Amino acid sequence: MADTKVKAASKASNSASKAKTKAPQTAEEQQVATPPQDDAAQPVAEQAKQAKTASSNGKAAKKQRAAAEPAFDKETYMKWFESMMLMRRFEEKAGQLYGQQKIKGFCHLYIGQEACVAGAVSALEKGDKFITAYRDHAHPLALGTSPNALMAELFAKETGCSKGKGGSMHMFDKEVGFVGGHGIVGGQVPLGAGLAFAEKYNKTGKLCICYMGDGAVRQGALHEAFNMAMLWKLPVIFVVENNGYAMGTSVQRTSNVTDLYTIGEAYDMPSEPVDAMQVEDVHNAVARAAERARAGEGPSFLEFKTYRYKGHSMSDPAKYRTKEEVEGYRQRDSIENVRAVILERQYATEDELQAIDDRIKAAVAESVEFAEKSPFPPAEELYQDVYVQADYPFIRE
Ligand SMILES: Cc1ncc(C[n+]2csc(CCOP(=O)(O)OP(=O)(O)O)c2C)c(N)n1
Ligand SMILES: [Mg+2]
Repeated sequence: MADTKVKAASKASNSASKAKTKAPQTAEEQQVATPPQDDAAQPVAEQAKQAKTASSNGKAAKKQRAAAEPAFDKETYMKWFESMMLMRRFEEKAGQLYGQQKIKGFCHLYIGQEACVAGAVSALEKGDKFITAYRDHAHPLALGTSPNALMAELFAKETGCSKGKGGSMHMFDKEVGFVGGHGIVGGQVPLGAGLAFAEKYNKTGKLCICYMGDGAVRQGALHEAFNMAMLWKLPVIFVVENNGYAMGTSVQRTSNVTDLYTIGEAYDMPSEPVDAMQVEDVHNAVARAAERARAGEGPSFLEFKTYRYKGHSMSDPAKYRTKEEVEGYRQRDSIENVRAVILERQYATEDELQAIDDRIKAAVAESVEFAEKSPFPPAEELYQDVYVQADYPFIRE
């Protein structure tokens, strides 16, 4: 095993709400809505137990943190607060609009997982690449894509960041280093390795952070990508956002190995679990991995132990988990953790935080107006952006 292998002790458990939504329509929605019988039985008790532990672990961790020296400054905490509030308010609004059928197709919300992105953005540099699956609204928001362009994309309007042709699952914004938005589970893993290859080839000093869900680690392509990334020491940070479920199926039902970070060890890849309800922990782990990547030491694999408060997609009634389980995680909410530190250290007052929240809500409201007023793409757009341009591959001069 590599010397740099990190084996942290944290064993934050994972698991998941009740979304009242319309009846399932597509095959994916039906699969979510009707989990196999034993799905409802076995994991629920287990997950509730885990959520309870998670909640008490959270209290202990908070105490410990309060006793520790402040590791991050006011500016960082205020940025985290603002960035995570924007993700949450934007998605709360997207959820409402989906209910009103203003937004159509699929829509997977990130609510609960915000720290996974905020902590990584603060630890990385401009020019680093971000790639993820279809739960992809938060990443570009945190990187600086305007809420207008993201909301317009959700509305399938031509002013959207993917010209209205991608929708919720295919956000894309090259300017901020966000390389999608991918609907094929695990498909972005080899793409992430490829992006890192390009950075290395072009000697940019930049890296790629490649997010995936716990369901994606069972894809064969992950193992091929891990092997090549290690062999070529590519500057890539692989992240599994272990939110406990792939659609309605718990990790416990699909994997003998539930500490997913250990999968990286088979490749001698420095791998560690991270309590991703704590944005500080996310930042620190990503910063360590980035340092290795920029030093030419190659990839890392981080297991972000996190949780989605909402169902898999907007059509998921989430019957496979209990209210208690969801509540256990809400008690450890990453935004509330940051708010508590800000107030405790008097970085801002309640009123000042409320003013930030009001400003964010106004920006989100404006994005809805922008999206509503924007036109749909013209029919000719169907034939645009179908093939890449002739000078592919892009990494050559
Ligand atoms: C190759 C492939 N198989 C199946 C699906 C259907 N599908 C969509 S999302 C999903 C679950 C993935 O869960 P996970 O990777 O844990 O991500 P999360 O939704 O929890 O963020 C599945 C099976 C797909 N999109 N692609
Ligand atoms: Mg998952």
